[in-house]
Amino acid sequence: MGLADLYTSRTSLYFGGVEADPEKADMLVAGVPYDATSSYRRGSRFAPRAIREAAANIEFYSLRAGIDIEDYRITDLGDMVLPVNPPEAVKRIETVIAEILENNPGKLLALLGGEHSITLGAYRALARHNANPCMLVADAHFDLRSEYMEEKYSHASVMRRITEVYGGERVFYIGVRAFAKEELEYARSKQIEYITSHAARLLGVREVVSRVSRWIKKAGCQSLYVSIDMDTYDPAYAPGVANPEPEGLEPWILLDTIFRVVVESGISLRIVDIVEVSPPYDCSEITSVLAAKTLLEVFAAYLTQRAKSGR
Ligand SMILES: [Mn+2]
Repeated sequence: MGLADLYTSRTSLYFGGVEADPEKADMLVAGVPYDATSSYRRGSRFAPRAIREAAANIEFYSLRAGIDIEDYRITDLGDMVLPVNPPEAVKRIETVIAEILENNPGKLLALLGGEHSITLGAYRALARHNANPCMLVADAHFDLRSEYMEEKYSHASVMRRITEVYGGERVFYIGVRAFAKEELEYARSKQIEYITSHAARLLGVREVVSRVSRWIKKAGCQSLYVSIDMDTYDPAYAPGVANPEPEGLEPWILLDTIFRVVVESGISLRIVDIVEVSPPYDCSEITSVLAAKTLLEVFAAYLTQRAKSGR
């Protein structure tokens, strides 16, 4: 029994209803129910279950890919058991994910957050295995504050912790529109690339895809981590998030972009996380359903690229 077994508890509800043997799985799912640094609308600790429940009630056919994801195997590893203390939680997440990646080379791991701070542990785990993982972040916010409410491991500082160690050139944002001046100055000083939600609408999918693809080449990325903060979407599509922000992305802009970037670039997609869904503030499960759908389309991109490359 490894640490990953010790620090995860089996769930009574599996994403996609499938509990395949991890060795035979095409994709892995793990819940990270952590929201201790949430500053506004807490409750993302309840999101893994809400997203699984949504997934159990929507169709798995992807029009983008022309495949039925039900034909593939998803192993749901359950939820991580995490301490409250933020640096300890990040450390635990890193330890568990490092072991999952080690035991499942080449497979896509999907993380159901939780707040955005969980991404730091997951990114560190991937960086242990891969010399140059790049990170595509869909978010309304930069999360580049040096600290927030006296906490360096806050959801509002997660990308600061990542970029100050691993560099800004390996990060690309889509959908940003809400930040402090200090964050914008830091982003510029670190050569962090971004497309605001306003720019994405004007540019259209084709141009957004070509800019992201150019960045992947320029940054010399060997693998890709896609981090999706649900507040990147407009609150009309994703009302149940911790920090809603008007004028966000429409779902198809983001999903088309991810699909085309992953399939066309051929880059190895290792981790996708979906964070900041806050079920107590969701209405009619709109946000959980979109989170589940978003993950399915990322799976579709991964499977299409895998079939194309013969991996
Ligand atoms: Mn965020």
